[in-house]
Amino acid sequence: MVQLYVFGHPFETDAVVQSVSETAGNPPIGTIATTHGFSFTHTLEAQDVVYGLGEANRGINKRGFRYVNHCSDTPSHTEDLSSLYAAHNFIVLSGTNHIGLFFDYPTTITFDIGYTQQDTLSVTCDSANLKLYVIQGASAYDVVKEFRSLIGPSYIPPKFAFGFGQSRWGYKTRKDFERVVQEHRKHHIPLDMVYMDIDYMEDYKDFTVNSEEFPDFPAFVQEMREQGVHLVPIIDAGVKIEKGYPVYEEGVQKGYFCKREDGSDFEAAVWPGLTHFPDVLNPEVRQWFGNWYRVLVDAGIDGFWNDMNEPAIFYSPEGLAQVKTSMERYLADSTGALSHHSVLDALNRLSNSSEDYQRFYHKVQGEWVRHDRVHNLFGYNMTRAAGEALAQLAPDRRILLFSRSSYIGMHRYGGVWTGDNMSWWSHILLNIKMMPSLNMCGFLYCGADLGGFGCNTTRDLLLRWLAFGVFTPLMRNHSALGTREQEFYQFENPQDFRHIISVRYRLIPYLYSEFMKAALGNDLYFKPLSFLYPNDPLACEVEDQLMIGNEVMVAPVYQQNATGRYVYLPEEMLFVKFCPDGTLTQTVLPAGVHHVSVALNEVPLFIRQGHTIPLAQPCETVADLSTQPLECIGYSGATYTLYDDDGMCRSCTLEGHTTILIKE
Ligand code: MIG
Repeated sequence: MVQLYVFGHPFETDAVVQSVSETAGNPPIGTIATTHGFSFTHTLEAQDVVYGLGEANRGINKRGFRYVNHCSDTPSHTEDLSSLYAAHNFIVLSGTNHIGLFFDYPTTITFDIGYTQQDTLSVTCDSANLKLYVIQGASAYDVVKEFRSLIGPSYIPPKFAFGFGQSRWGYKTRKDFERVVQEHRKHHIPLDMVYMDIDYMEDYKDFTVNSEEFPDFPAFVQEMREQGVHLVPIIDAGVKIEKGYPVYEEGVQKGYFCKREDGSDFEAAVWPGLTHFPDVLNPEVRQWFGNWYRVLVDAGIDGFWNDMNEPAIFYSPEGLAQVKTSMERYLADSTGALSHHSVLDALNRLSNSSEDYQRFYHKVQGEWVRHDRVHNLFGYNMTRAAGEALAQLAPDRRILLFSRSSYIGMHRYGGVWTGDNMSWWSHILLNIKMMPSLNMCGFLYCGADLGGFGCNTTRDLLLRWLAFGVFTPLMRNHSALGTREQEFYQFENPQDFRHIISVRYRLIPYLYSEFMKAALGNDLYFKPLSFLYPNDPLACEVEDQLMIGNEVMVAPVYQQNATGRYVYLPEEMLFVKFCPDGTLTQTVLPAGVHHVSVALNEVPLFIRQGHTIPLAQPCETVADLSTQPLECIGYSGATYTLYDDDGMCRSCTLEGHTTILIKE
């Protein structure tokens, strides 16, 4: 059951697609105050679990921390960090009752989930203009499914996007890209995508390609396709200010950029130098900006990643002027009264500053709206611009699209990657914990930078991370400029990497099938154990194992130098290991705690009692994947319903695309 409570005059975010009529009075739980901003307060019972928040720090159970949903360009995801790139304001309180709360509010909102007071949930924001959806169900899982149908169907990528993608910030020349493809092919490491980070552009200008390196870009794209590889370029939010650059010229002329209070176009420095932000909150601008993707689509591109769309700002001219003033003051001070802190503080406030977010405006239905009041909707609408346009440009096929910043609603247009993580063991665990929460908020096509983006990776970290990445719909190795090179062929025994990636490809029929069932049925691909074993108190506490679909449990190893790990089985399961020689080991393990050994070059998974999953023959691209014949592994006599389609059609349904498989 869904109820809607409306406070003040909410900004329309288009997060929800179902029409729900407003309920008068107070929500069934919580105390609401609207005198100073908005607050929702509720006392948690000791046993209540709080799920949700999508892309957020900490655990699957969100209790015990304060989360500030404010889309932020933040490169260091330490345990104390409260804001990431996204704002997914949906939580589920699960105890005696199961209640979902979606705070549909376009800017900064704080979820204090037992931080200030251990038993108190309080959700607060500055303005009492919002919609609160309250969903009651028989279980947390039930509530999530109801929420998912409220917010509309999840984005579905093309099937090739379930292959492996190699990326690195720093690939620049034709040779750089060719080498990646050659090395993968040489070592027979499967590969479907190579990502193009900002250096493919001409001076970081969106929808341009460095013509010295790529004199005939369409031919290059085609050449890569002939080797089975889709190039996936990045698009940044800021449009470079440069005379003669058509995106800039047209945007200025049509008045499509975000404006300062005095009506001039707001300027923000990002990678291209000074830029303007397209006002993607305006549908006309969305259409215009989205149409620019055509330049690359026409060149044969069929995948994009949208970056810097929180939006990230290195500095504004106004902010820079303030820093210069404080430096001048400091330099001119002969008394020593001014501390160096005055300069340091000014410098530290320069990037992504709240002052800058108050300096520009969007035009929404003829009204000017100051950016800070709708901040969390920018990345969402940039990606929506792309998604809407691509649906028109390529009506007959799916285009790969994912974004760094997002808000609920964007899940209908694209997926997400979880941004600039680090080559830290703790970030494998964070990746594991974030996946089911993202799924709860509609984001099914998601994944983290495997191996870690920042810092120097190590071979063992990368291998362990990949063994989890085998199961994330978006499987990409990405790393930052200046870090240790982390393509597989940079390490000894690349065949270990080949093996792990091959296992991914063998599992694609199953992973794709489960992804599609989740997408078409408003269900989850990744689930916490508690969603399938709600009456098992031990299962409900597990944060480092996940369920996939109805058949599989994963329990990744995420500790350095470990030869395996302890795993909790809520019921009897078949423990399967994919060994590097291509064979499988299969051991039935009874319910309970077990220590399982897993070598660095093995991929473990567990199959639930009475279930079976399909397995394809190894191959090197998704296009070469054959489902004839599929092998089955699992419990004999069990059946599995496989979903399959051509991997491209936009209007797919479960009916007509599923077949029952039976193990021989
Ligand atoms: O300021 O394009 O999260 O994946 O490699 C950094 C360069 C900008 C941030 C993205 C990262 C990407 C990087 N970008």
